[in-house]
Amino acid sequence: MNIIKELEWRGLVKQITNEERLLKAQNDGAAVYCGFDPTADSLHVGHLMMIVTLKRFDKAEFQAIGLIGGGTGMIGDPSFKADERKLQTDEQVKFHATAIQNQLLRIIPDVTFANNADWLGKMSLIDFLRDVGKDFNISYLLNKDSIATRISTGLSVTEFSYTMLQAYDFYNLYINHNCKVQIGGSDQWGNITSGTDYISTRVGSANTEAAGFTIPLLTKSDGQKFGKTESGAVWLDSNKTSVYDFYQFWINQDDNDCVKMLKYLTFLTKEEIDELEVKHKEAPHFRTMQKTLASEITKFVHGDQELNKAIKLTDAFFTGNILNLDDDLLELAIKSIPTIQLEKTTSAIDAIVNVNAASSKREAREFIKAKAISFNDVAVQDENMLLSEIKTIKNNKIIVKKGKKKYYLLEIK
Ligand code: 485
Repeated sequence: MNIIKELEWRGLVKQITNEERLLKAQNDGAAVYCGFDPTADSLHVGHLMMIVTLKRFDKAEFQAIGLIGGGTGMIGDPSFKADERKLQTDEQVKFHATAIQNQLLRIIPDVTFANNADWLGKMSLIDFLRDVGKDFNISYLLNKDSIATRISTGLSVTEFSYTMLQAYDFYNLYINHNCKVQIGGSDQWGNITSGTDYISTRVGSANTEAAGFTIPLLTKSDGQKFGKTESGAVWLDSNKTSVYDFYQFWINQDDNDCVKMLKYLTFLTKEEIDELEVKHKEAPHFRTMQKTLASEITKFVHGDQELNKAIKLTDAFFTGNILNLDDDLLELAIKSIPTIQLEKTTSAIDAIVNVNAASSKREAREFIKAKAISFNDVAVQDENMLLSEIKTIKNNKIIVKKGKKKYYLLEIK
């Protein structure tokens, strides 16, 4: 399989420095790397594009290397960032680096890891200025978009030098690990070409086999930024974004974005995606594309078992059968519903308004009359009943259900 053709039909080619070298690297079974800076204790769905792409290279007979930026994370990449960033402490960087490496290891166990703290941390300033800085012309650096866009707003020498560290990484992996290709998101083009140019200077332009490749940014048809929800970033760590919420994030994608996301983020073939598109057009309300997208990605990130739980939970919310769930799933369900704390002396009608199941007492009364509201699956009949009179579940909790599938959660103080 020709890696460029595979990436092309998926719409994943933004820029390539040199197609011939990329294909030669594939033929030779050379290594490819993608770097991740430890800026948080988890990666998020924005990183997923590159994780999946790295896996694609791995499947296409490259040796995949995940580089953890234990050294570069001490500096901070200025590429297309509006402002200079606050330095992280040594402890923060180490903690984040371990967390991210463990996460990647779980999702793509076949990759080899490297940490640039191992070489950047040992390099002396004099060596850096002699061996790296000497090969970078100031005007060359100032011409990079990723740097130029920051000149007027301010850029320290620290962040200005970042691209040379990333260039040295590529050179180091090229020399010591037969790594011929660096890949990244389109914002990394400047840093990646710093690397290919530096390698070319060091080994001679006639000899270099280094190539760089970037993928496009994932944009949504409604113009909103991909990967952000009202509650913030969608994380790959299930303690930060529950597997249910993660699954729902994909289920809720717009029809217009699904084909693109299936191509970018799953390993389904062109035929399989074409077929899904046809099926979807026949019966859009089944949301076949969203369900496939959500299943494929949740399986890739969290595994089969967690995916099954997310599907069961989704079904339970849809059919209104939460209280019949097994204990661990019920726990998960409870975690997924926004909670409000109330005193046990609160009346049923006040609780209904407080939890936002009704906009006024008058509306709450109508709902009660229509038997449309239940507390732990028992229809509320008396508006003056106190919360203390209701049989709670799971440590003083009451699941409030309105109609067939609208849920709220009360916790009695
Ligand atoms: O040798 C390297 C050292 C560090 C890096 C890459 C190579 C990290 C890189 N400078 C960076 O900042 N990457 C971002 C990150 O770590 O969050 C994102 C990119 C995105 C995609 C993703 O990493 O913004 O385009 O490449 C994997």
